[in-house]
This record gives sequence, C-alpha cells and structure tokens, in this order.
Amino acid sequence: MKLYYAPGACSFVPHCVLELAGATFEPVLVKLHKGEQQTPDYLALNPRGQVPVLVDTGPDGSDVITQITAIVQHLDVRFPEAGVLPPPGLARTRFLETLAWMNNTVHPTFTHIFMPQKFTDHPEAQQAIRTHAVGQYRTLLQELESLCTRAAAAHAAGALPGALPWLSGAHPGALDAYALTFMRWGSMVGIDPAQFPALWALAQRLVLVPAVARVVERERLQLNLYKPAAA
Ligand SMILES: N[C@@H](CCC(=O)N[C@@H](CS)C(=O)NCC(=O)O)C(=O)O
Repeated sequence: MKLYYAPGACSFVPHCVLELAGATFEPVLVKLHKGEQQTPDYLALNPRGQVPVLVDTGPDGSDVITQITAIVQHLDVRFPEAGVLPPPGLARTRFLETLAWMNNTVHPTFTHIFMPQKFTDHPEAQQAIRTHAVGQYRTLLQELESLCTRAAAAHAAGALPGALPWLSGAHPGALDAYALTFMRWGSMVGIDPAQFPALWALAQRLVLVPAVARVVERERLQLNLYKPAAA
C-alpha cells in the first residue's frame, strides 16, 4: 500500500488509521505548497489534484482510492482485526455520521479560510469569505468541543468501552485524528485551542499514542501553532 500525504493536511487521518492498524505501507510525501498535486504524474493518479490518495495493491491489481470517508471504510475491510470502524450497529452509524459531518462541513469551512481563492478571484471578496468562515469555523469547533465533552462524560459514567475517552469508540481512530487536525488548523488562523479544553485534552492524549506519535514525527507536526495577537 502507498499513502500520498501532505504534512498537516487532512491526509493525517488515513495516515493515523494505517499506523494504528499496524499496516505495512509506503508514505509518499506530496508538497502542496510547491504545487506537486498539480503535476501531470500526480493528476494521472488523482485528477482532482488532492491528498489523500491510497494505492492498494491487492490480489486483483492496484486500486487507487480517494476521499477520506472511502479510504477509512476500505481500511476497515482490509484490517478487520483493527477495529477501524465500530462493529455494525448504532455505534458504527454514529461514527459514520460524525465522519461525514467532519468531511462535508467542518473541513470545507476551513477550505474557505485557507484557500478562499478557490471560491472567488476577487481579493476583497476573498478577505470577506475568509473572515466570515473563521466565525463559522469557531462555531464548528465549539460543536466538536461538545462531542469531546460528551464522550468524556459518557466514559466517566462507564458507558463507553476502552481505557480512555475517544470520539472513535474503544480506541483512538479516524474521528480523533480529524478532530486534532481541525484544532491544529484553527490554531494556524488565530483560534486558541485553550478555548476548547476537551478537544485540546483529546489532541494531547492522541499524540501520546505510539502509532500517532510516529505520524506526528514523520509529518514533523507541531500540535499548537496559535500565536496571540500582539497587543
Ligand atoms: N473530500 C476530500 C478532501 C481532500 C482535500 O481537501 N485535500 C486537501 C488537503 S486537506 C488538498 O489536497 N488540497 C490541495 C488542493 O486542493 O490544491 C477527501 O475527503 O479526501
């Protein structure tokens, strides 16, 4: 298997899932800031010019899989012992509900902040889009904070399995990796993670998990990039 990833990008999610599952895979670095996702070779792999891309060379040949939600579900089938998804039932439904919300709502909201040029080529309109999206993003992080608080409370009440409270269920997984990514992205655009104590605690716990620590080291990530505005 190969995973095409960019440091700190959403590809962190399948990157963590692969490591957590104990998979043997080749991580392939794509430098988004150098436009490597737009080279002819990369576009031949993924015409959408984005990471992540998983190439899975199975018995039937080589499959190219894009989209985090599809990659996560594929890895669940490939590594049935790893518990990438909760077992079929309401817990799996809730997991997929949250993963879909992260991927189709929180993530694109950040795209409006980070790449407003995707939505208009007018510089003033880009600034307006960015400013508006920062407000929306804060609200979404607050919703994520509530999910983390609820998971911690349910765990404390003995209603969740596992040694520690995770969004993904009994052990850390895709939802926790996505949550950390969103918090980190927020810190890059002036949103202080300290405003979201349960989310921040979850992210700090997650980077202590050895499989995740390997990803953080390979991607050379700093968890919190928040810099208070100069007075
Ligand atoms: N819906 C896609 C989103 C992928 C995505 O937005 N990737 C970003 C990095 S977080 C990217 O490659 N951006 C580069 C670009 O669009 O030029 C998925 O789930 O994989």
